[in-house]
Amino acid sequence: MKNKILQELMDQQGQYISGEALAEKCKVSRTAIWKHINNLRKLGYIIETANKKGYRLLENNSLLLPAEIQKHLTTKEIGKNIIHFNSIDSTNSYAKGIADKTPSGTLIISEEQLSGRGRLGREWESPKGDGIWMTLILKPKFPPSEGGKLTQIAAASVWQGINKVLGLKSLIKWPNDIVINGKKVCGILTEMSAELNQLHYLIVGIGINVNNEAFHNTIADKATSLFLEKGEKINRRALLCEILNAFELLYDSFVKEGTLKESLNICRNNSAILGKEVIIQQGANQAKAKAVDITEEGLLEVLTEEGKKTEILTGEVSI
Ligand code: BT5
Repeated sequence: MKNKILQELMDQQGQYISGEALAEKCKVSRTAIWKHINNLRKLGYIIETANKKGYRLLENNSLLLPAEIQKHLTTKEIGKNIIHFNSIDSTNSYAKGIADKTPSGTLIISEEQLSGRGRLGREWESPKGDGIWMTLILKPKFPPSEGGKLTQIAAASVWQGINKVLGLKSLIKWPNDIVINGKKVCGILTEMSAELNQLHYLIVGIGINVNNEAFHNTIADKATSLFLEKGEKINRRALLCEILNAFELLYDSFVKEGTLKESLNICRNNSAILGKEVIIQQGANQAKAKAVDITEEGLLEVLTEEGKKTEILTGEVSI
């Protein structure tokens, strides 16, 4: 019911609708309307009331509310179902808990994360209202071996969003970072649930520092935000919608054609590491190599110091 009322309010495009008209359209009492309006307000929607005129919904640019995002999406699957939190431990952890009973394309988004996670249980700093902290639940009919490729699709769509909305050229640092001026502005964490030959679901977590003005001491020298790089505050909603729209196009072509081609083009042409000497850390092992290419499988091809070409599945790459 609350969604029906929200839809009716949105259809008025900022004009008032009387309580009576709303009650009639939604086939509930005026008292019920009043209760649902109060619940919507608690979720962050700004709804004005005026004597004799009724209710009207104002735009809320400060929160990433589902209805505001969906107005600007051109997608068929991605973001058709959005769950928004003011605060949560981790959008990836929450997504895992509901993935089995949620449609593919569901987006979890939170204004802050209290225990945001990076790879290998590392912390991800996610302060309130400053960033885009989100997770997509996807259920493609792939074997589990394909799962890691989603990180490249996510990286390519974030790159496109930043490029289109801000006109900033970021670089993609394989496997899961977006950097600007050598500092990390976005990290991606892809997780999955699968049996040997059957993928149940994929969880693609994306964290983007958008309007952060500063970072914790421990990461201050290696993290940056779009605000710090661009020198002006960024509309998070516009950026988010652009990324989701781009994601669906890249994801769709991957699902339908089975190739990563378009995403790889973006990842290769805007790579922070290809053609460079890098240090690769895998567990306790560290090795120098030259980053040569990203393969069709989304792996990093390197030339070792011994002159051998080899492919890397994952790891920590530094320049
Ligand atoms: C990542 O891990 O880069 C993946 C980050 C994924 C975060 C998203 S937010 C939404 C979703 N829900 C979650 O709980 N997570 C996902 P990794 O490559 O392991 O990098 C982690 C390292 O980045 C940390 O050890 C810090 O050094 C650094 N770091 C932490 N917070 C950062 C931030 N906000 N910006 C830049 N660097 C950060």
